Amino acid sequence: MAIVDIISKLRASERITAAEALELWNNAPLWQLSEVAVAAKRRISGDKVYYNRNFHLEPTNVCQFECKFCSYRRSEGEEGSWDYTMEQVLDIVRKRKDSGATEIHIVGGVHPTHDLYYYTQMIRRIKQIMPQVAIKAFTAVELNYMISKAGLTTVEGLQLLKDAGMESIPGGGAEIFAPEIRNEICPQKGSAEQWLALHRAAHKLGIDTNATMLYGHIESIEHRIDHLMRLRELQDETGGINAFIPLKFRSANNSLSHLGETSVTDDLRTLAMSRLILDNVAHIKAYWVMYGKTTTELALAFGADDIDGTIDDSTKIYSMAGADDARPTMSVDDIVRICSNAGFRAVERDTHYNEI
Ligand code: V47
Ligand code: SF4
Repeated sequence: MAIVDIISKLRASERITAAEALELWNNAPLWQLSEVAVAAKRRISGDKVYYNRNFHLEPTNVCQFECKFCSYRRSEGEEGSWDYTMEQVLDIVRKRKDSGATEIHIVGGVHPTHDLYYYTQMIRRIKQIMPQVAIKAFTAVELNYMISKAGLTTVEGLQLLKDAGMESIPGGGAEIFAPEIRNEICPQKGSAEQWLALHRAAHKLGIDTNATMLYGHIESIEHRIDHLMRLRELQDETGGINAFIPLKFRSANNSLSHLGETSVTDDLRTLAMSRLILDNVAHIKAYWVMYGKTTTELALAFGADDIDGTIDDSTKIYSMAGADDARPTMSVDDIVRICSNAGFRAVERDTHYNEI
């Protein structure tokens, strides 16, 4: 189909096929993707761009997997590794108790000995310190590992975590679903089907989740489209995905450093195409820690309607992989300014996208 006809379909809010997506991705001018993606965003969230007050908790970077793109993981005892005690974790929370944060995002390495019961206890003790805070915790990969190690079914494991206070699951671990890429960049992580099954089970238990895609390494545009199509299918089935976050591969200090990084125009096309393909996912997040603040402003002209949160210098995943901001922190004033510079209105949300 000609580009002009695909654009007409999008203007009429019709769903596009994988072949149509490929045609647009490869050949549509950037300005046109911007226009249709922002129109699609405006149909969902008008002139709003969402943010929240959050911080990250990364209890350990000790990980027994060795994903090739990862700059963050260390082996036990290796220089640069950390593995906080429960008290150290709780101290981090105590220090931010009065910060106004409404969400704590907890992720870390796939640790060989910390188990499901350790993490349910961690969530319970955090909630004693900050009872109102929403816990968004653990990638599907960490969850699959801790739940199967405990000898439980996915539903049983998720139910225990939910009972402890886990309200939501972040989008990590999805990487690229196609097996030929997944087996190359993160062979230990489990299959796409396992990632999708964990999210499907969470949705059925009323735990909402995010979804991500790690792009800009050895995958092709066809792989990115396949990834987005699989997410669209899951969302048709369950409706449980809150937000999609395209994650740009950052190349410092990992085994794929030789690949370099994608261009800003590739980032913007990827955002716009995500908005257009995922017609059933309400929110597309431009994760400012990964893009840097300048590109985040631009991202809002390509269909993103969320820029994550204040973060408050609490994540190391991206700074260790070469992101511009070594100590990622953004004030609410910065967020409001970025949104209004791009012609939108910043709106504070909670984890479930209720406006505050
Ligand atoms: O799965 C690791 C990615 C993810 C690199 O749900 C890298 O709101 C780029 O999922 N370059 C974990 N990416 C982080 C994550 C996330 C981030 C922000 C918001 C949310 C959310 C989720 O980080 C991993 C992997 O895809 N990652 N190393 C790297 N060198
Ligand atoms: Fe471990 Fe996650 Fe890094 Fe993979 S991306 S090596 S699972 S910390």
